[in-house]
Amino acid sequence: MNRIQNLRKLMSGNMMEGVLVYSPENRRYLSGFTGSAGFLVIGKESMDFVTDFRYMEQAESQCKGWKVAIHGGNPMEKLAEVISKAGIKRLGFEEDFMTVMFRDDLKKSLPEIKLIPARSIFVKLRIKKDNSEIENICKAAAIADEAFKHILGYIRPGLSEAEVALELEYFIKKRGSSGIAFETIVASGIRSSLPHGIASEKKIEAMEFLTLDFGCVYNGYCSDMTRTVFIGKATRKHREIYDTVLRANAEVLKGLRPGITGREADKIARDIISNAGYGEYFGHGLGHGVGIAIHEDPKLSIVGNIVLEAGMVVTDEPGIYIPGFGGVRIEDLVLITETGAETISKSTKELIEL
Ligand SMILES: [Mn+2]
Repeated sequence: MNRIQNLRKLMSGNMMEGVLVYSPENRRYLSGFTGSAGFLVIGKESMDFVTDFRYMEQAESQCKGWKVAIHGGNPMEKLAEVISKAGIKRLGFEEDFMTVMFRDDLKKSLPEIKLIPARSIFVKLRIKKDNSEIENICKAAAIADEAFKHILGYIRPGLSEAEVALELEYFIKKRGSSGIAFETIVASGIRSSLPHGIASEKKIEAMEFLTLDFGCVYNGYCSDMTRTVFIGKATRKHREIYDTVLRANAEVLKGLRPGITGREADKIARDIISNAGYGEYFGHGLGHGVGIAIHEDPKLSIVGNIVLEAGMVVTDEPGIYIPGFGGVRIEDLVLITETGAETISKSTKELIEL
């Protein structure tokens, strides 16, 4: 109920009489509903949940305090009814989620309504995690740590990246992860220079980097971690690249604290990698927030304007990617604390040679 109170405060500060929510992340955050379809209409005093027949029973049991209404296949009709009944004229909406088609329909059904972008409100609500959210994220990350240990004993030349990904996913689900937080990245050899190299049929070979980037989900909360290992004995060049990325990752961990912006955090890593001569090979941002969504605010990148605060959970994931050679990324999940930062990912970052 606290979350609804916080939302209502932000609503009134933004001249809204209500909000319409149906992105899975915001819907779950505000109502606890884990299903795949449902609309929240939150007014100054009302809390309506509109869904369809499939979710009638589930909504009744998960959404305590909500007035559940079932639409018979035409959600717009029911929504218009609920919004009018709540007396909402100035309605906040998720401009990063609602389609143009849906907005047009809404305008047609409720011509007098004034739609107000509300994305920034939901960012504010979700950006700092409470203790139960942090516990869930830590639990997801702990499963990932176990999985990393497990997969080290499984990886060998001759296996395909897809086989490694499958074993990893099987293991994390067996340990209680409800799913994968995103498509598992297993990128070996020259494919390791693809920052988002989804596991392919390529076979793992000796004398190459292997990057594993994967996430677990626990009670709806994601984890995110990347480790890069070497198959065989690393050459000086491989080690130099690895050590540069590791140094960037470690310096960011020392620098992360409340009061700095995402851009400043990004710069710590970028300066180290640039000074080592690899600046052009670090083309993505340093990190991102993690919660119900795998990518959320705050962004740790050149566009990271948000000032970090205790309770935010972010990633620290510098990388160097050299086309035709390979790449390294090392990613930790990190909790911003009152005095600095604490890593949630516990897996070793020493270069592992398999
Ligand atoms: Mn990430």
